[in-house]
Amino acid sequence: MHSDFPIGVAIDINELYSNSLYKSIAIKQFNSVTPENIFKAEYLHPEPAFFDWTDADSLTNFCIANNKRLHGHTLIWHQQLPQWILNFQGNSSDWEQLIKTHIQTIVLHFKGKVTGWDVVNEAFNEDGTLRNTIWRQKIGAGYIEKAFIYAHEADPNVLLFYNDYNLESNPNKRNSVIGFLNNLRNRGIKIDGIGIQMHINILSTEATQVASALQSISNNDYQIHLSELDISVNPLGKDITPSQSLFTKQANLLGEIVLQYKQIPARYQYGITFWGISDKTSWIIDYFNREDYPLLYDDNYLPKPAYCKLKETL
Ligand code: 9MR
Repeated sequence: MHSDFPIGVAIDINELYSNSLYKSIAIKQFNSVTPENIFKAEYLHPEPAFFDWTDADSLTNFCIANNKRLHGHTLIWHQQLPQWILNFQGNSSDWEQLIKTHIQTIVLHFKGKVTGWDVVNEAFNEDGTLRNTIWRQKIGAGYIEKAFIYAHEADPNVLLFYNDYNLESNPNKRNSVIGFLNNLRNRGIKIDGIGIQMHINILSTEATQVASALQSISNNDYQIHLSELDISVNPLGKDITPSQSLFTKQANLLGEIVLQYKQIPARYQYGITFWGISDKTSWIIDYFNREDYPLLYDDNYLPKPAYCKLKETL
């Protein structure tokens, strides 16, 4: 797919290993890769003194062999943590040491191979306050700036992102995030961009909201990654029939969003990443236990109207 900025996909490593159709679409249609799960703490850092690079290295080699940009997801999150972290006993400086070792071992391992990292993921509540995660409880609100500082020390060239959801639809949350990050920047901490996850849907998402988000974030001089895009056609979890009209709505919303993204200055366009290839393996189906069709390819890996719209809009 030709575009002026990277078009990425979240890769499920098991599909990549076992499904040749999946692999060929990943190679042919996308030029940036985000690991959907295997760079998270529970996979990479299962024991205090042991990092498991097996799957991560094979995905990295896949990216090198096929000339894909690799985006790291994610260093500090409150989910998908290994038991040893959940059970860790220590004072705040022990916890700081824990995140320092965690972040720097991982960032160093991928130095020169990963272009950008989601350093901190989902640290804010919907009302704009800081989420009371395990990290905040153990280290205090300063864990966020420390995470950025540690990542930067390990690789001064890698791009550093804050990543969260509903930043397009909730201006309160977005403004809190921007204000918080600006404050860190004013104190000399390097933050390059913001990931707007974009788990959106055809009922409540308006392209104009997305336009405001793109504008306010780029006006504050952050690169923007639409980092986990999928478009639910059944957000209310009803009994639905997948129809042409639903897929056309989905395609049109995607088209409008891509048009908006094309309008921001090129230096802010880190890229648009889809959170999977086929509807069949989208996280939405399992997580919400509902029928849905949020991605570019159907259950048989055939391109949907959204795919055609993307291609014609880019
Ligand atoms: O897609 C991921 C799914 O396979 C995992 O089970 C889930 C665990 O919470 O995480 C999903 O990815 C999430 C991403 O890492 C952060 N933003 C929300 C995504 C969807 O839940």
